[in-house]
Amino acid sequence: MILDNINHPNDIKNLTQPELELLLDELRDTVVRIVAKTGGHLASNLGVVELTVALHRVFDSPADKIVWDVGHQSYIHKILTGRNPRMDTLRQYGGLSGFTKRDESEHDPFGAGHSSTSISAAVGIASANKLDGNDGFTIAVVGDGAFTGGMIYEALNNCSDKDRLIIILNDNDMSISPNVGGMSRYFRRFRTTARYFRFKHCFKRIFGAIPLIGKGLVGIARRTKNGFKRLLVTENFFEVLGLSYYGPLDGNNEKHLELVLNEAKNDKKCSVVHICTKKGKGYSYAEEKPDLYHSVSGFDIESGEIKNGLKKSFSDCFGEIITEAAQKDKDICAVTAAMSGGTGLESFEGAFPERFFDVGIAEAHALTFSAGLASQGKKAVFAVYSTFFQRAYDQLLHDAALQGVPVILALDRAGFVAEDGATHHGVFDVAVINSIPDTDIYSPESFEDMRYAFGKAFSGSRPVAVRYPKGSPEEYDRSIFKNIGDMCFCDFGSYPSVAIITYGKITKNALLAAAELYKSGINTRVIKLICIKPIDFTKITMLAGGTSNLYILEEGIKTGGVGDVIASNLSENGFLEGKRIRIRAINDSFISHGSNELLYKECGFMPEQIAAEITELVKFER
Ligand SMILES: Cc1ncc(C[n+]2csc(CCOP(=O)(O)OP(=O)(O)O)c2C)c(N)n1
Repeated sequence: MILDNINHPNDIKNLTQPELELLLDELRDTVVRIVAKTGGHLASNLGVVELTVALHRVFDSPADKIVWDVGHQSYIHKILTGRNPRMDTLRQYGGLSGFTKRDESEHDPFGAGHSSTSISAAVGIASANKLDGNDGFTIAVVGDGAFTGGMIYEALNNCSDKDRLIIILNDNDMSISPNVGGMSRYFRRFRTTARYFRFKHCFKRIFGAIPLIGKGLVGIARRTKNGFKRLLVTENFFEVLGLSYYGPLDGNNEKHLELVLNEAKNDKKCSVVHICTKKGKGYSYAEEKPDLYHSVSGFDIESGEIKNGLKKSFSDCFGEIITEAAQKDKDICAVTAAMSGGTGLESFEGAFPERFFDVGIAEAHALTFSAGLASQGKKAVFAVYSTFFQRAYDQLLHDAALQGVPVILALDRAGFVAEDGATHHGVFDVAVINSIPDTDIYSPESFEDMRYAFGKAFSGSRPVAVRYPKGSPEEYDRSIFKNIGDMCFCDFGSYPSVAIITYGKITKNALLAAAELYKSGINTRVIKLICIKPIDFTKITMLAGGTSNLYILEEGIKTGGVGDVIASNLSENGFLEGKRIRIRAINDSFISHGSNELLYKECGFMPEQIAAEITELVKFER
């Protein structure tokens, strides 16, 4: 295999044309083989095989810096930059990340996971280069989906005076699902007008007539470049901003890409190279259904069958709840930032298209847009992954809470999300929202709790976040709980000496630990919170009053979390005198990727670890 001899991008620079063709095939096969096993982003990677090869042939990484937006399409880049031998570890604990990561390789100058950051980072890198007298190039690769995110425009507005900065607009007409909005329609015009085809034809004629790619061809392209551009559109958005524009061109044609990238390299201005690629290219199932194969949990290569959990998920349940509620209440609206499928909104979208709003990958806008709806009496539900909600902190604070408008947040993927890793874990939302006055948080861990929480949210008069985990509820007998409104509890033995307070998916581990402790003679009361803000301290003091040890278990960042809030409140009120308290949460660190079980282990969240810690805690009194 050609790939066996590729350890550095320099190794592909001198390949012959037939060798290059082989390499492209091998790269596609490798990505399909790896992702089928490890899960991950498939379609986006298949679309950028030619682009990645062309980038590494034209530029000199790591001296030239390639910044991948989101980083989900960087698998080919990883393979070509010395990480091929470790590709089998992709997304596994201790293995390669599914995104670009700075400490993984010198070829990843900037890490990502969240969308639309690449141009800002690239402008910063290019500016630093200029200050240092470094003549390296900076290249941002950004999809048309990511182009719906506001930071892109803030960055574009800031790069007209930058040279040696190249922006590749990788336009496949898809975000995760088909792309939305005015900018997307604008790009579509480029691809579909007769002018584009004339350009393509013209391009073909020139390349067809000249057998060898060489200096002469580059010269021709340079001389005719302005002519190409004028053929395309009368007024080009990027040119209006003071940037050079190249394209659109076939981004799955490696030869053409090299030619135009060399052109952009010689340009004295910051340039935008607009390429059109086919998402999923080369694997028929992914080509046909790029949305389905955007991110997969593993699949059978022959049949294309994706390994999906068959159990009903929290996202499914949310979809049911909001669709049922909307049938009765015409004010209910659903808002998504390009995540309709992932958040379970597809049935709502089908049933109430006029009340469904996909605003693109624009979480900050989505929140203020929802606040606008809510200010006019609509019940706006913004369904968003916990991690992406982080983008909209000030919008929740300033545009919803401070305005007193009852926006509802459906925060999906709360807690660890396993293989997607540090950029995607939903472990900050509680601490973030805890700092915002007049805003409530519910953290259901069962469908029943979820219905209860949304019932409260729909009838409330201030912002409410309902946060719930990825996947399905843990299986265990919930009838052991005695419910007292926003919280419930159960005892393992009489006169418990320890109260474990917890919430969310990790509740099951608290119960398993309590069962283990009971066997070793330590009686425990487990208190499960459903509403975690505001916390009902009257009930907490009543339920935990008889115990001399308090243990708070939280699948979230410790600082500013529920444990922090409970500890400071109880201590200020003198409740903790003579008691011991321990908070087991994520202690001021980013947690990487891997199975949730391994991540739980790393954080001390496994039942046996909890039981051992509690045994240690109660030692004094025994
Ligand atoms: C802030 C944020 N919101 C949502 C996502 C989820 N997400 C990952 S990739 C993607 C679509 C990106 O589309 P595009 O940039 O066109 O890249 P493509 O996959 O089509 O190549 C989305 C919405 C994210 N990564 N970051």
